[in-house]
Amino acid sequence: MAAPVISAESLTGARVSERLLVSAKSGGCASSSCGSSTRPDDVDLVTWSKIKDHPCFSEEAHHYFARMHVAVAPACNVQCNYCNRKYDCANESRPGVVSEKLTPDQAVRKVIAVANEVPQLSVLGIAGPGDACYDWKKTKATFERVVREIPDLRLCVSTNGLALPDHVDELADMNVDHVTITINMVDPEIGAKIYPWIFYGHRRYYGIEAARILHERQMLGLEMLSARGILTKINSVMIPGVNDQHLIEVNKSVKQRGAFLHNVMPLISDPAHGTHFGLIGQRGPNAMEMKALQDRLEGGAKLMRHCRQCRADAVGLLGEDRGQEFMLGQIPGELTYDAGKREAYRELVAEERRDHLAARSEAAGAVKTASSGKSLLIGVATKGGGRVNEHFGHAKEFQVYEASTRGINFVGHRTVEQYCLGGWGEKATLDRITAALEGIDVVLCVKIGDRPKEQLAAAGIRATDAYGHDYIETAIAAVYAAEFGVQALAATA
Ligand code: CLF
Ligand code: SF4
Repeated sequence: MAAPVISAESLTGARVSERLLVSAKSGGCASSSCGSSTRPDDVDLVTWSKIKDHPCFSEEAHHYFARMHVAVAPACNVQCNYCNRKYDCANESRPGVVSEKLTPDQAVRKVIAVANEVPQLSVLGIAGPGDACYDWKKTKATFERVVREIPDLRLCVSTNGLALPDHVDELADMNVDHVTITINMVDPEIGAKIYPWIFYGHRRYYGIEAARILHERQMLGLEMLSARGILTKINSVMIPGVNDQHLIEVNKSVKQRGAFLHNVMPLISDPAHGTHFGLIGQRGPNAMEMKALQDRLEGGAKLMRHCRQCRADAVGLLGEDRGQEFMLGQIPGELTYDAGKREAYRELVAEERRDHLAARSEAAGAVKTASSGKSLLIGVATKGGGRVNEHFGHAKEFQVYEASTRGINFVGHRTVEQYCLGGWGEKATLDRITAALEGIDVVLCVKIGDRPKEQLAAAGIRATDAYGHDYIETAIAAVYAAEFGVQALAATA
């Protein structure tokens, strides 16, 4: 198989790699491997045990842990105007290339192959390409077979919610403790603009009647999950002029019913996709519109801001997709699960994240103390591990943080084309990257050439490689100090 073994260096830096070797040789358990010493103050112990290694349910965990999706559930019982079933389900994925659909047995083989090669793997999700609860037999069979092979893998389901109430008890019995429901409205009149029809109880419903049934089933499913202590995330697709203002109401409703997280995602719409919204020219929101809505939602249901709208066959850390390395044709017919790499990696992460959390807290405190109402938006080139550790020219996304009176907070990401290919980059690519970074004040990376640095500066974006391999928050606190003339923190590289 072509899949490279992930090196600890690529993720976190050489210093931590040495620790991994020591840890693996000693076979010992890091003092904080249970995760208790890294628990944030605002999360109780039971919840923390569920989210500490889930890259979507914990922003902090997404620096260290990976998810994979298996595309076993192609059938769907709802028609969304942003989907035409030729592409992955837009509930949890980016419209793009059609997935390789798998049977449950093929899915088990793929999960073992990924677990043997990707030590960060912690979660198996089923997110389509149709609906995981409507195509229930395949979802259930896949989960049952996978947990027999890899019992510690967390199970995660994404659904439009229509069939969800029928399966909540089975989800609880299978220890599925993370469920995502896509809820785009709580008002059927708005719902009718998003869903032309649903298929429910052996018949098809249209318009407002369809949206009303869908709404009632979504609310019922959410309440049932909350009553059983299953963590729920609500995904909402932001559709300007259709439901953008209404999502404030959605946020309130789902919070009342116990939702753990609310994830507002931008509509992805393109005439080439052939969807209804694509064909009528319905636009999606731009990055600043997204941020403005998310800022208005602060104080309601807790927001997820690090979603990457990944495909129904995505594999890897959230900012990367290694799915193409694990196509069925590349996976051996017979495979045995080897727990070694995942176990060693977990030991490494337990120690690293304890250091990182201490650094985060110190950096956030320094910014809060120093802040005089000024804020900075900072784009960070990183390949994981919570550090500034990617070259500007190699970055395919920049993680965006805001430093302000509220401390240092992850507020989103900007996807870009890779600038440097084979040692040099195209001017047109640099123009598009510069446009994608609109509104960002400072870019942090491990290395940047003069040409991109000058072009960014001309657009009002200051780029620096002075904080390479530092923790992201420590670097941001130092930049904040330099910008506003306050005392900097010590580096953590
Ligand atoms: Fe997959 Fe979704 Fe589970 Fe995560 S994705 S089923 S909760 S394991 Fe995550 Fe991807 Fe965003 Fe989904 S980044 S689209 S929120
Ligand atoms: Fe498409 Fe998913 Fe909507 Fe079904 S629920 S129509 S697969 S976006």
